[in-house]
Amino acid sequence: MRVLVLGGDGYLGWATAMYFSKRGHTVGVVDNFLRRLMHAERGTNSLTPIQSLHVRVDAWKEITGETIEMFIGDVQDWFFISKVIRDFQPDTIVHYGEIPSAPYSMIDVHHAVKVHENNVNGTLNVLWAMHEFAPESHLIKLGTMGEYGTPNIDIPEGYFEVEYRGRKDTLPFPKQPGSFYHLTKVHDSNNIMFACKIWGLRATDLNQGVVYGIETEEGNLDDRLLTRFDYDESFGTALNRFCVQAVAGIPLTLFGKGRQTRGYLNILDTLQCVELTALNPPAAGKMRVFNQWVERFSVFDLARHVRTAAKEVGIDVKIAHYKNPRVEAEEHYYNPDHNELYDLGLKPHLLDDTLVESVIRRVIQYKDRIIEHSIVPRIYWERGDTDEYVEIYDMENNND
Ligand code: NAD
Ligand code: USQ
Repeated sequence: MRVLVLGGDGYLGWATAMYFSKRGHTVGVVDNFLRRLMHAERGTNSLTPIQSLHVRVDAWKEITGETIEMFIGDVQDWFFISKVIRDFQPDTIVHYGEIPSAPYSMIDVHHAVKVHENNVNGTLNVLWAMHEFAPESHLIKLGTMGEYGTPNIDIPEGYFEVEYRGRKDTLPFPKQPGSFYHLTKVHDSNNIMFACKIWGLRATDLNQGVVYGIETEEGNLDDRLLTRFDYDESFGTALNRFCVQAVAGIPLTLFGKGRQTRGYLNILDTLQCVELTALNPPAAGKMRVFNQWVERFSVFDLARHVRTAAKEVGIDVKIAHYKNPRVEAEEHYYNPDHNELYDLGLKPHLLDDTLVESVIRRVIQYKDRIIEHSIVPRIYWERGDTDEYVEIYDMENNND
C-alpha cells in the first residue's frame, strides 16, 4: 500500500510513518515543521531529544534499509499539496497535519484564527486534491472525541437514528466541542462528509481520545528514531503532563474538581487503529466514523494511576487542585461507544500494564530536559478569570 502521512514529523505522524514502513508499505511524509516552530514561540520543547526529520529518515534507512520519502511544505499551500498527492498517488492518506492544541487555540484571536485557517483550509485542500488527482484513495482523518463534548446521553460512533414528529432518519450526532481547536475538527468532519457525498470520495474520521506514551517498537530501535513527547501547557496532554510533573517533583496540575472524564489510549493503539482502518477501507461515497479510545478515566483517576505507578519507582507524588482554566463540565455523564475498531481486531494496551515501564522510566531518562516554567496553566478560556487558586490535595487523608 502507498501511505502518505500528513504531519509526519509530529508525535503520532512520525511513529505512524515508521510503523507502516516496517510493515512493507511505501511511505511518504509531509510536514512544514509548524509544531517545532510553535514550541519556539512558547519557549517549550519535547522532553525526548528529537532529531530533525532529515536525520530521522536517514537513521531509518541505515537501521532498516527502508526509505521514507519526505515532502517539506504546507498543506495549506494548494500548489504544494496537490502536486504531492498527484505525484505520490497514495492508496491511503493519514491526515495528522493540523494544530492539535485546545489551549493554543484559546490564547487570543490571532491563535484562534491561525488554528482555524491551518486546520480547516488544509483539509479542504486535501479533499480537493483527492477529488482531482487521487479519487480512489482513502482519507484517514484524525478527528477527536472532543467534537462531541459531554452530552448527558450515550455517544454513538458518528451517526444515530432519530425519530422526530413521527419520522425517522440516521443523522450525524450533534457536536458540542469545548475549544476553538475542537471546533476546527467539527468543521473538518462536515467538509469531509460533504466531499464524500458529492464526489464519491472515501474517508474515515477517527474520533480519537487523548493519547499517552512514548515508546513504540520502531522508536525503540535507536534513540534517533524517538518520537516527540510534550508536557507543556499548550501541547502536553493530561497523562503525559502528569508523568513529567511526577518525575519533576511538581504537584500534579489537576483542573477543577477533576471529574472531567475522557477516553484515553496508548500511542501503540493509535498505530494499531490507523493500520486496521487502512486495511479495511470504506466504500466510495461514505465517511465512516470510528471512536478511537480504549479506557475511560476522570482526570482524578489519572492522577491516582500516576501516583501509584510513580511509587513503584520510589517517587512520592502530590496532587494540586487548580482553578480550572477551561470552561468545561467538571462532573458529567460520559458513555461513548467504541466498538468498530474492536470489531476490526484491536488488541488494546492498558494503562496499568504500560505506565511504569514504557512511560515513567523514559521520563526519568530525560528528566534533565524538563522546562518547569511551561507546566503551570496560564491560558484561560475566559479573559480576566486568571486569579490563581491552588490547593494541594492530601491523598492520604481523603479517599474522594
Ligand atoms: P503534532 O503537532 O505532534 O503533529 C502534527 C504535525 O503536523 C506536526 O509535525 C506539524 O508540524 C504538522 N503540521 C501542522 N500543520 C501543518 C500544515 N499546515 N502543513 C504541514 N504540516 C503541518 O500532533 P499529534 O499529537 O501528533 O496529533 C496529530 C493529529 O491527531 C492532530 O490532528 C490532532 O488533532 C489529532 N489528535 C491528537 C491527539 C493526541 O492526544 N495527541 C488526540 C486526538 C487527536
Ligand atoms: N487537564 C487537567 N490538568 C492538566 C491538563 C488537562 O486537569 O494539566 C484536564 C483538562 O481540563 C481536560 C482533560 O484533562 O478536562 C483533558 O485535557 P488534555 O489537555 O489532555 O486534552 P485536550 O485538551 O482535550 O486535547 C487532547 C489533544 C487533542 C485531542 C484531544 C482528544 O491535545 O489534540 O483532540 O486530547 S479529546 O480530549 O478526546 O478531545
